Amino acid sequence: MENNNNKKVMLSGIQPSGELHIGNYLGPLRHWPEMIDEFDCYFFLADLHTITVRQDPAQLRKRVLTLIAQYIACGLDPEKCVLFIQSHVPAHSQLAWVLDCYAMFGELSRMTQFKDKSAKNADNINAGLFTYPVLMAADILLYQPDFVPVGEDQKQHVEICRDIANRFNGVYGDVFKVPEPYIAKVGARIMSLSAPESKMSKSQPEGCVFLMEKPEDIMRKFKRAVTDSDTERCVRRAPEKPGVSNLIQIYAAATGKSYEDIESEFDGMGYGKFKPAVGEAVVETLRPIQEETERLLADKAYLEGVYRAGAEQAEYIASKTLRKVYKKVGFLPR
Ligand code: ATP
Ligand code: LTN
Repeated sequence: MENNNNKKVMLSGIQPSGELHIGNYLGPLRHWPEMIDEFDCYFFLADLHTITVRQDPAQLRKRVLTLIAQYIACGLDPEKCVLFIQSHVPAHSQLAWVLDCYAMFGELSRMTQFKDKSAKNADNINAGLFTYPVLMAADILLYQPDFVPVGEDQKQHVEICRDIANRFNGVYGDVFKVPEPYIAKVGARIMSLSAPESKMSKSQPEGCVFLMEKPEDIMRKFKRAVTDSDTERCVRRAPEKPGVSNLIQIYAAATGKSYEDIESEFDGMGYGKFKPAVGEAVVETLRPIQEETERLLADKAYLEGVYRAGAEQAEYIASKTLRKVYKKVGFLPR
């Protein structure tokens, strides 16, 4: 799929570092299928990023395949967008090296995710963890996208990508399109059900609802969700009620209802009715995705066909950008 029409280009990726959760889904992923008719879309699995934290090789292979199936089950039709695996397109690593030489130590040191992840992996603060945003900039700039749809936590990485692109363009002319982050309003930051002050994350499984989780486990997690000690137990968004505000956000994202409608729907009902209603809405949202993922996982040949074709299409575009960059910096062509 070459961008020879006037469609804008969109690109995003997810790390196969664990199971997908409803933060990943209700945040960015749910919106991707809405974009595939309007944009030329590239979606990939960022497996190169994942090894910044030690992985079990067999598990990693399995998760990548599951995620490809989940991408498709969530509505990413491989006939309409390019789905690929990052390590299948060598240009990502190749451009990352060039961009490493245009990224500054100081700006990389300020990245929140680097600080968080180094605190969590104190025994393995490797150079990959540090240069991760540069690889992400390469992922993006290779495809010259207009927009990069991500969750709130990745905004800083899209911004550093813009800085690197502008710095490079400042030296060599307009080589890269400078992309915009695209962050959905509802669902941008789904919080943990057990600790609603921190974002829902696979590293805190109790507060995290996974896409493939059984309905009874989902219901249990929602019924136990931490709310607040507010005596009126009123379903209303407020800064001092992070747990309830988060449940309202999840319900809004799962049902498409507005915050105001939800607050009046549950007016005077208390949390006892609200929590299971949110659980049921999530179970119903996930049911078709779970069924389709299982069906696709049983057809490995189809999945292989999808990611092979995706890699070919991605490689075609990526290698064009890489050639241009190599030429600009002065590498003698082979
Ligand atoms: P985790 O913190 O769970 O390890 P991550 O940020 O490493 O998550 P990825 O799977 O790489 O997760 O994220 C994929 C996408 O999901 C990114 O665009 C990210 O911004 C988004 N995302 C992750 N967690 C949330 C959340 N709790 N709410 C909304 N969006 C999220
Ligand atoms: N860093 C992202 C995953 C990611 C990505 C990208 C997202 C890697 N490369 C390029 C958008 C564009 C994450 O951890 N969620």
